[in-house]
Amino acid sequence: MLKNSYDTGELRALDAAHHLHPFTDTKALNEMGVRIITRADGVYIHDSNGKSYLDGMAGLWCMNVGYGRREIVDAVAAQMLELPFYNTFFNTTHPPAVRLAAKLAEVLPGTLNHAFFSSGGSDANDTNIRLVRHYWHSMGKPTKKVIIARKNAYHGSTVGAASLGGMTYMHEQGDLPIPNITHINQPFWFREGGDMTPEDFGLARARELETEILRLGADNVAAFIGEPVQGAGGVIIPPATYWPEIERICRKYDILLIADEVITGFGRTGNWFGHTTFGFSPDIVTLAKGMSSGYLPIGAVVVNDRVAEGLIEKGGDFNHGYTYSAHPAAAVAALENLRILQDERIVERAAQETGPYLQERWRKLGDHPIVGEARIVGMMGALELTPDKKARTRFKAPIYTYSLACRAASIEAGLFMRAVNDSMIISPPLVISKAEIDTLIDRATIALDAAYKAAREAGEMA
Ligand code: PXG
Repeated sequence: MLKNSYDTGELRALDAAHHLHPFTDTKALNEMGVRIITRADGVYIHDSNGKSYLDGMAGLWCMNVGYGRREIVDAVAAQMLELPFYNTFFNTTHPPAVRLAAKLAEVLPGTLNHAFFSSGGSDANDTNIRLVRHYWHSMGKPTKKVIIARKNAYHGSTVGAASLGGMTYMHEQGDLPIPNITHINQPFWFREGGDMTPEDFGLARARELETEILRLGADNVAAFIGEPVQGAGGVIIPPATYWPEIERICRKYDILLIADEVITGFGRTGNWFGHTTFGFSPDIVTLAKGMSSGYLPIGAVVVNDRVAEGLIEKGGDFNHGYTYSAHPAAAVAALENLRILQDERIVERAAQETGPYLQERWRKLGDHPIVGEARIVGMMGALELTPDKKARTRFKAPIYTYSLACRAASIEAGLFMRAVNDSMIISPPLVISKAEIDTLIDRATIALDAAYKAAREAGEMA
């Protein structure tokens, strides 16, 4: 194939004329000209002008096994010839659905043994809203309806999932949240911890859950949902005290605990699942992204034996489902992805070999003058940009001024990093090598230097 066989100008014009992008100011994008990614291999993506970038975001937090896995493509092609689609309604199943449900039960800890399939994370979280309310209704507690979530959480973009999320700029569009969802504060020590130690702050933020349960009345609360590590919110790694305390409070008041593992699942935090890393046992997990490494869209809600027993023994019909629940081709992509993760010991190697190397090099970026905190768990990390490391202050310029400058310089240097508020975030494919980590760090350093230069020229820093 020719290295650059695409007409960038033509594709840009057609995109501007016909394509509405997600989370995008389309007018601004069209003026700037969209970037067109045409192919990818390993940890690299390539654009229509022939420029290559190290993909520091694993696509969109999903490409765990790396690009260009022929095994997945071959498995999907074979499945599509055999049975490209059939549904799982009306007393029917198919082999990929069965095998994937069983495989998820095998790789998930504890009694998380029962899967309900979706096409992604948002619709899986919508399933959660209906499933937990249906569960409590079936258990004779129909008043248990409220789901407590957190500010600055991201659980997806459908009406239900965006309501669970704590992004106010999303709530402002479309009259969200829907009723019976409330939000408590997040465990974001760097920006909100004040003078507290991270440990005390973690406990204090967890105890806001208890305050909220008491305010609502435990008889009215169905569940608490949280990402083990907030991803889209800026890789917010909670203090070690946070999750065990959340779990204790959920148990005390008989509130179901939902871990949204859409980003943290399948090796991202150094274990197969984020809740293992943070030492708690959810009743329900939400899965997507790394479940198929993004090769095809698929997600799931997996519930433990206790919840399943209530649903199965007492629930009767669950009046809910998607045409593409357990789509056979997507299920096979997930199965082959999980086989690769297991056979190549990708999660274990990332946890023991490449992860520690990335963590060491990432934390050293904390010495850079513009970085106030370099935090990382497993292979997801953030750099907090600040003009004053000690006081952890904000810049005078609006949020995003220097992070977007940093992001632009990063892309110019050949690294895809994301900017979230004033932090830079990475979540590379789990197969990234040590040499590729060196490249990532070199390019991130160039980007930080550019942001620092911009901040100094603006008189924000010495
Ligand atoms: N839960 C979590 C924790 C997520 O990160 C979803 C649910 C929704 O999944 P779907 O497959 O419906 O997108 C996500 C998705 C970002 C960004 O800006 C993050 C996501 C999606 C889009 C953008 O970091 N995460």
